[in-house]
Amino acid sequence: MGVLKLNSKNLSQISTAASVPLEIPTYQRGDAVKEGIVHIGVGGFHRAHLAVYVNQLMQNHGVTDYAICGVGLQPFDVGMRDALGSQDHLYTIVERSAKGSVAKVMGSINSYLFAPDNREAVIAKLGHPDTHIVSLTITESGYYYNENTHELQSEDPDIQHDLDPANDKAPKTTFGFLYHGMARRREQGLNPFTVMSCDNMQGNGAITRNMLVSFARLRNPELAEWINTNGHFPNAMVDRITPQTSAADKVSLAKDFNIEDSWPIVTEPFMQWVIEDHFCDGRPPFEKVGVQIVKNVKNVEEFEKHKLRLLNGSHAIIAYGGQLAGYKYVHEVMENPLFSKFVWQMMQEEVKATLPEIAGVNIDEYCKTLVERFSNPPIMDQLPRICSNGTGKIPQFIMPTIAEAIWVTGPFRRLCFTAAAWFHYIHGVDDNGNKFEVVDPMLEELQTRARAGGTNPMELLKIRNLFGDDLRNDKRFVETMTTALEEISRDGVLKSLPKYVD
Ligand code: CS2
Repeated sequence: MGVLKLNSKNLSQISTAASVPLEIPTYQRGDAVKEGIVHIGVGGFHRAHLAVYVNQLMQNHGVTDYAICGVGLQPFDVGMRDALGSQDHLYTIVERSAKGSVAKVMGSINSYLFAPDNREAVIAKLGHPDTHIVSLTITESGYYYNENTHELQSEDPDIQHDLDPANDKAPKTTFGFLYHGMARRREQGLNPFTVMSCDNMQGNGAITRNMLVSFARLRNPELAEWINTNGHFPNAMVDRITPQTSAADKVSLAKDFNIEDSWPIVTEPFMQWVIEDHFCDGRPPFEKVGVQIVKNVKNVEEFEKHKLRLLNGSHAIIAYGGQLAGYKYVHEVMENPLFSKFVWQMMQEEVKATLPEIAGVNIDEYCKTLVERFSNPPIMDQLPRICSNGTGKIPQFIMPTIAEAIWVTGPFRRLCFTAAAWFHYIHGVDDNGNKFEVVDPMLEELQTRARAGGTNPMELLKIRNLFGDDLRNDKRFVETMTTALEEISRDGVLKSLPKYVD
């Protein structure tokens, strides 16, 4: 049997031809189901996370009202439109670990709208009575959130564009679309949809509410009040390490499972989602598929803190330190005992003390699981993926931990070393003099400041949007950062690490 192109017609043949068990959707799709979820920002993470939970609900629990309509707002989403469009929106997910690979075909994405093709179709979909939840994975920069003032970056040209009534038919940003979608619902006497952020940000639901209501206030204060009073924006902690799909992943899918898929996903077996039970227009029974639904917002905040500070914080040193040391993949970095010890000691001796206790969660076990997950070689998690967009990461995953450590709990020098590794990474040259690409929405400003500052971190720390004022005024912090930057610039990361490892 040759390789079969993934599509509805070939599905059963794909399943019977597989030499190892392969799960395929056996539920109805297309017009037979309702699309209760509209998801903006269909990338690898969404397809490895929310879409997997929804697939399980449809496959094993008879859910038919919450299929997903994917939406792409950005020009680069054209690739996803074409890939999914060519295969009836089916795709394969391969879970890899040392134990082997398990492949499953997902059918929960039922259709896809590419906004540049037809913006009205997206607004109409948001306003449709069958839409109950609008979920988001739009990355930190998609929120136009000022970390320092906690306000909407209303002066941003894209936000300005969407605020101009002349552009009502052609919004660009998520908030432009959500605003018009909400307006349609109100006109029809419907409830607002729940806006469910699945982005990796502390307080993602609260930020989403704040940004959307702020946007709406600048257009129509009355609608803003309606959204604020009636809308629900659950906070959530989301977790699954999902590398970018590589050409080799497609080749091995064809070889191992006889499937030709334009854009499969390779990920780890682990997945977790803790979400606040706060939905204004109904929700599927997520708890049936292992989602932790919690009543108390404080609990979600605690879970988020654990995850962002331990997982994403550790990822930061692995990625920036590892890239500077010349590595390509996360597991390779973890194979170097200097790095794996550093990661462990940073978690245990610096981060842990800043974390709240959560009933039923053993932080040491959580840290051990993280080390195993980081060391999972078959997923081939690329450092550049994690390095990208550091302005959305370091200020969230490292700086608040430093602030708490320095003023409340104790040691913080490894955290500073991590931040310093990012500052040095901005130059785009590794410790052996090889150049690499730096991807960041603030690239120009960062590089100008990094060059002007040299081993003095102050130039970068002066970016108030990212770093605020408090840390910059703390002498111990600035001294520790300066030492780390000097060491990395002079000796490179690998030679500096022994000073930070006991
Ligand atoms: C990574 C995350 O890009 C990053 O910063 O740390 O994408 C990470 O893989 C996920 O948060 C895991 O849930």
